[in-house]
Amino acid sequence: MLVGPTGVGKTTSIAKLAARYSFMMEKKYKVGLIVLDTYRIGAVEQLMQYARMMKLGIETVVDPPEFASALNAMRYCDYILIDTMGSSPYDKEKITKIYECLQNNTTNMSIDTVLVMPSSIKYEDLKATYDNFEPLGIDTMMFTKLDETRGFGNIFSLMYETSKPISYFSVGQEVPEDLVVGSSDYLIDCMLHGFSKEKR
Ligand SMILES: Nc1nc2c(ncn2[C@@H]2O[C@H](COP(=O)(O)OP(=O)(O)O)[C@@H](O)[C@H]2O)c(=O)[nH]1
Ligand SMILES: [Mg+2]
Repeated sequence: MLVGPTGVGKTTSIAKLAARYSFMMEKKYKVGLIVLDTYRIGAVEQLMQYARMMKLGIETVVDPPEFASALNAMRYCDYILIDTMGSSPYDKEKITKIYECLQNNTTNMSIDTVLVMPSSIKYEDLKATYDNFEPLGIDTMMFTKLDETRGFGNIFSLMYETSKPISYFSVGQEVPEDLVVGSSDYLIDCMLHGFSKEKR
């Protein structure tokens, strides 16, 4: 499940991950998509297009109690990718809705929560975002928009402060290619030699 502020690249990243697992790896996994649209803002449209293109099943959850049935409907999948509507890190109510969905997970599936944040914001804002989403139980962090900054100390500092691993980096807008699996080598390379989509 990808959570995080609005406009950071969650939906784009879900599409990249869906492509990665369903046809870019040696083994082709069955991938399903779920969108939490608990504010009925039509968040589903953007992902629906990707789902159509990649021929993937998609479920929308409007009320938190529907979450378990959406998960059960995707039981045949190897990977279920869950998109959430963005919320300002200070909008406690929207974060609570996501929390309620997690609470309504009566299945035996455990959800991996990935906090998605842009690398182009300063450390203080990253930390405030982290603190506000932390009640959801953050398993890993994902940083997006590495192509939009030239400094990576903020990412390093947050990782050091929180001891949470980084699962992925998003390095551009192109779906599916602009996704890099998180590694300390890649981050250190960016810090020492500057950003590059490929590791030198
Ligand atoms: N430059 C750049 N733009 C990105 C990246 N990831 C996403 N975007 C763009 O950011 C905008 C918002 O992305 P979206 O996935 O809708 O964000 P969401 O609100 O978190 O779901 C879109 O225009 C994306 O193309 C990235 O790594 N680099
Ligand atoms: Mg979105």
